[in-house]
Amino acid sequence: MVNERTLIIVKPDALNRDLAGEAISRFERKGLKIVAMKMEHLPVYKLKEHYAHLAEKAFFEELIKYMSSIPSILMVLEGKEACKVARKLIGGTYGREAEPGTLRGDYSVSNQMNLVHASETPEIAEKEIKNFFAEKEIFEYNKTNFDWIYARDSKGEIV
Ligand code: IDP
Ligand code: MG
Repeated sequence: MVNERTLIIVKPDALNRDLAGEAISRFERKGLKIVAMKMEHLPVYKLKEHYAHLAEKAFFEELIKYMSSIPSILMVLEGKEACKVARKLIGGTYGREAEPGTLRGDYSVSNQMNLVHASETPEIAEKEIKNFFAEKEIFEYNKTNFDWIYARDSKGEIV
């Protein structure tokens, strides 16, 4: 199965710091397939839903203000273990602690302004994608380089 999906948000600080292309490019070059992409000034009610698990945190209001300050770029990416792969590419939550080589590790020094969101698990991804995308905004298409991105083992499984 290579059709696991993850939601990526290229956050307002990435746009403001001219890092949107860098972020998108890293996911793309890794081999994740872009199946949806749009720019949206995220409304507060959608962000409150997206970050509902953090509603009790002291930083919640500031987080919502930051995320609703200017537009973001949203993507749905597809791939084998897409959530795990994308989380590894973005790095840990806090910029100063995130591993160098990751997006946050290379470009963020903040606990809040950490450039990119990526879904934690496939179950969470499904809910997050529904919050921001209509199914008709998500594309199904064949990429001609598929056989150079994944191999197959002797049983025909994608490896
Ligand atoms: P994640 O984005 O790495 O999954 P979460 O714990 O789910 O991290 O937090 C969501 C977002 O909330 C973070 O990406 C960051 O922007 C913000 N955030 C998390 N912890 C803090 C904090 O201690 N202070 C300020 N903002 C925070
Ligand atoms: Mg999270």
